[in-house]
Amino acid sequence: MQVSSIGWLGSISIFAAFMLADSVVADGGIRSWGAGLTNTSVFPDYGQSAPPSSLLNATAIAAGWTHSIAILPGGAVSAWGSNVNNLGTAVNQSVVPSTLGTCTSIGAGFYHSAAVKTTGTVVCWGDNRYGQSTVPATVGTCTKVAGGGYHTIAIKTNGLVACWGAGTVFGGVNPDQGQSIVPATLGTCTQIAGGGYHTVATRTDGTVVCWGSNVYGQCSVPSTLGACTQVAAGDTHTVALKTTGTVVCFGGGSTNSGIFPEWGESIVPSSLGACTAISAGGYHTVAVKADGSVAAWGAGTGAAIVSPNYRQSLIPAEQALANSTSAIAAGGFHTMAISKIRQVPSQYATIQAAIDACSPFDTVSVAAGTYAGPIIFGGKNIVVRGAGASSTIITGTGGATTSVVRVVNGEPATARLEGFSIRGGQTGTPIPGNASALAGGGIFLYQTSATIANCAVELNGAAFGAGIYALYCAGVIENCTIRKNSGDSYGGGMQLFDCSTIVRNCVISNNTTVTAGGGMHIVQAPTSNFSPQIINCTFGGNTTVDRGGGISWQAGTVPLQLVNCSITSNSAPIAGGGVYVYPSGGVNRLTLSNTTVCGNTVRPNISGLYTSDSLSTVCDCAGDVDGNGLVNAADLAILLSVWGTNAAGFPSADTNRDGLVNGPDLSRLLSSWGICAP
Ligand SMILES: [Ca+2]
Ligand SMILES: [Ca+2]
Repeated sequence: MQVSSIGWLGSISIFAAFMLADSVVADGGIRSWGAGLTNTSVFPDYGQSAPPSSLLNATAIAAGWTHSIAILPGGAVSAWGSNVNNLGTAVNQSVVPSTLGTCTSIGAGFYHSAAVKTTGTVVCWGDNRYGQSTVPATVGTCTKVAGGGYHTIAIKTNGLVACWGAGTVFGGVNPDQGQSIVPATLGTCTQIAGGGYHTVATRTDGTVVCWGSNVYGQCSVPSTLGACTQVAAGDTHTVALKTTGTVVCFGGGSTNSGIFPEWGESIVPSSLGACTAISAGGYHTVAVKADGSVAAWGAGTGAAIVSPNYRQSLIPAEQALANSTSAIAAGGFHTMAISKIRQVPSQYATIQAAIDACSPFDTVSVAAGTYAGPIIFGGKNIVVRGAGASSTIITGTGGATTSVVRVVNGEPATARLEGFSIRGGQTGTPIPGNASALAGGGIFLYQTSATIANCAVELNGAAFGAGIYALYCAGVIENCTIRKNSGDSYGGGMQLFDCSTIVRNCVISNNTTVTAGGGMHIVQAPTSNFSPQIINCTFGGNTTVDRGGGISWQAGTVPLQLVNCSITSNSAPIAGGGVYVYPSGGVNRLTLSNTTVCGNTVRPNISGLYTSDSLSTVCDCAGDVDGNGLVNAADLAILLSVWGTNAAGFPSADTNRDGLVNGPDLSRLLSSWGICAP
C-alpha cells in the first residue's frame, strides 16, 4: 500500500515520515519556529520548537516529526518535544538515555532518535515498531547517523552504509518500501538522509543515489544532477545541494495543488541563488543561502494554520536578517536554525570587535577576565554574554563623555547584556537634548528595549543615573546588583526617564547622590503614560543629601508600582528617607504591593501620596507631619497651615493621602497624638 492511497485528510498521524541528516557546525544558539512553539500535546504541537531555556547553544541539530534533538558543546545530547508516536503510544523519543554519554552525530526519524557516541557506537531510542531503534550487531562503529520515517541509516567507519528498521523488503506492507535495502553497488558515501519511505546518499565521488519508495519520483535522480555535497529527504521529496551551491529538488511537491503531497516543497525559488546547507521537513524545504540568511518553501509559507501549514516556512524576520545562520534542520512541521557564537578573546581580541562582526541573533560569548569599555551595541539584536558578574569585568576607560556600555539604537528585548560586572565608568554620556548633562556612567540606555540581566553595575560615576541611565526605554533589567555608584545629581544607582522598564529581582544598595534618589530616580513627563514597575527588589544603604534615600519619583499620569519590594536603611536628610514622591497633583502616584518601607531616615519613610495593600508595611505614623517621630503641636500647626490645599509643600500633612488636607487628616493626626511607634 502506498501512502497516497491512504490520503492526507484524517490520516496525518499514520502515513507520514521524513527525516534528515544532522547538521554539524562549530557552535551556535538555536532559534526555532513552526509547530511546537507551545506545548498543547495536541498534534502537532508538542513543544518541539521550544528548546530548554538552559540550552544556550548547540553544535548539531536534528528534527523529527514532532521532536527535536541537539548536541551541546562538549558532546552531551538534549532532546525536546513529543514523546508519543502516531498512535499516541509513549515511546519517549525525547528522553535521552542516561547512559548515552558524549556524541558526535545525531539523527531523528518520525518518532525515534539516533546518535553516534564518541566511541563510534550507534544508539537509538524511541519508536521501535519496525526495529528502527534496534541497532544490528553487525553495524559496528560509525561516523554518521540519520533517521528516516521508520528506519535508520548510518555511515560506517569504513564508509559503507547500513540501514535498519522498516523497508527491509520492497513493496511489502506499508511502510516497507525497500528503503532499508542498501544497493549492492553503492560503495562508500559521505552524506546520508532518510525520507518517509526512501533513503538518499551521496557517494564519495559526489554522485547521488536513492532507494526505497519512488511513488512521487523522490528516487528518480535527475540525470543532469551532477556532483553534490549534501542531501536531504522529506516525506515524499528529495533535496540535493550541488557542489556549485545550486539546490535541486525532486519528488513530491513539484506542484502546489494543496492535494497530498503537493505543497510546492520541490519548487525551488528562482531567486534562491547559491546555498551552503539544506534540510527537508515533512512538506517544506529550507536552505542557508551563501550570505548566511535562510530561505524556505513548501508548506507553511502563509500565516494560516491549516494542516500541514504551521508557519514552518515563515521565517521570523530576525532570522531572515541573520546573515550568520550556520546550520538548519527541518522537522515534520517545524524548523530550527543555529546562529553563530563569537568567542572573546579566543576568536576576537575585544568584545567590540566581536560585536562589530555580529549579524542579528549572533551571540558574543566572553570568557572570564577584565575588558576595557566602551562597549556599544550599535542597534544590533544580539546577545553579549559574560561568564558571570564575579569573573567577567568591563571597566570604564576614564575617557571623556562615554559610558562603559551604551545600548542606544532601538535594540529589541531579545538584545541582551548579561553576566558582567560593569564598573569604573567615570563620566557617562551626554543626554540627548541636554548635551551638558552626563548620565549613565555604567550603562547608558536610550530608545531601546534591550534586556540587562545578571550584571553587577558598581563603582560608576555620572551626574544622572550613575550606575544605569535609561531614557525613553522599555525592556527588563533583572537579576542585577546596582551598588556603590556615585552621582552628582539625580539617581545614584539608576535613573529611568519616561520608561516602561521593568526592574525585577535586583539589589540596589549603597549608592549615593547629591540631589534626589540615592538608589533610584524615576521621572515621568507630566503627560507621560509610560508604566515603570519595580518588582522583587531590595533598596538598602542608599543615601542622598536631598530627598528620596531609596527612591525618588516624579509622577506622570501612571502610578509607579512597587511589588514585593523592601526599602530599608536608606537615608535622605530633607524628606522621604525611603521614598520621596514629588507632589504633582492627583492621587495614588505610588502603589505598594507586598512592600515594606521601614527604618529609613528621615521619617516619614514615604513622603508623598501613595496607596498600599494589606500585605505592605510602611513604618510611619499618620500624624507625624514633620517626620520627627513625635506627633504634637508642631505637626498640627503645619497641617493647619496647608488646610484646604493638596499639601504640595508638605505632602505628609495629607495624612490619609487623598490629595486634600481637611477634617479626616486632622482626625488621624489627633488620634495618633504622642510618640510614634518605632
Ligand atoms: Ca512630628
Ligand atoms: Ca486628606
